[in-house]
Amino acid sequence: MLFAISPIFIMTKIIFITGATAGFGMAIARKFAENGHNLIITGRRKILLEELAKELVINFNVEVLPLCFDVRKSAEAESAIANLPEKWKNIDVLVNNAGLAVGLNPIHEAVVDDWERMIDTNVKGLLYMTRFISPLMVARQQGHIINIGSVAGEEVYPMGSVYCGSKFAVDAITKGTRIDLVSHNIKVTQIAPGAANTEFSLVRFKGDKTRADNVYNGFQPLAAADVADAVFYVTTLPPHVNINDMVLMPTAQASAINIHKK
Ligand code: NDP
Ligand code: 8X3
Repeated sequence: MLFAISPIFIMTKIIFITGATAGFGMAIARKFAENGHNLIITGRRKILLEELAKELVINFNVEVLPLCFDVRKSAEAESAIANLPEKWKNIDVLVNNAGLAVGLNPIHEAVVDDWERMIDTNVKGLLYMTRFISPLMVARQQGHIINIGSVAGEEVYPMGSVYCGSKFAVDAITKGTRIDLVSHNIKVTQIAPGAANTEFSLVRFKGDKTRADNVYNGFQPLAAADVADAVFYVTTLPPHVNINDMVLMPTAQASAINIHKK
């Protein structure tokens, strides 16, 4: 009897991840690199981007293109995409991950600049990236856009009106994008996580580490790698199958504000 080792063909994809300098984005980059895919990674902190790119190239022998820009600046985003080297334009997966919460205040006491940062990043930044990358997918009649929403886009919680509003917008934009791109064979997915221990709360509480750590005390939150696994999973399904929406929670979290702490 003749045994032949059948070669495993892994189709190498180009994955574009916004906000890869920390948290989910960094874990998503590692997950795809580990699985042999080439990456375009973005964020504002150049040194962190370059360190990550180096790590992934060395550890996984993949190609990585770091692009340092602010997703809130449409001209910077547009020029980053327009100037992509030709071979990097065949983007298979766009992960719209860059985002943040700033502040946790009742509406009548909130800081207006916090609102601007959240809406400009979470809503307009995601829109800019989608607007500049989706035509490349339409031209190839293939692609997958994955938007990182949140449990905050499913339920509103006290003092989170604007962050929640921005994530409800992500939910609506995800649905609208899917409708507009369905005839172009482009998958559109929202992944909506619950509480996850990243730099998220440190950013929300403007560097107050004690307050940030307190969010995750007494229960096991999601790790960034859990979210990365979910993002990777939705890209592994057959061409005719799409996950529209995935809400991913820590087992100890039943709703946006209901967390069982010991
Ligand atoms: P982190 O703070 O750990 O990471 C956020 C990333 O977004 C960083 O890489 C940051 O990079 C990038 N980013 C922020 N603002 C900009 C900007 N203006 N331009 C470019 N990049 C930017 O947070 P998470 O990983 O937790 O958050 C990732 C996404 O997940 C966000 O959309 C968040 O709303 C969402 N989310 C988070 C949850 C959580 O509990 N952690 C739960 C549900 C959803 P840099 O600073 O270098 O620009
Ligand atoms: C982040 C999760 O519950 O802090 O989107 O808003 S939450």
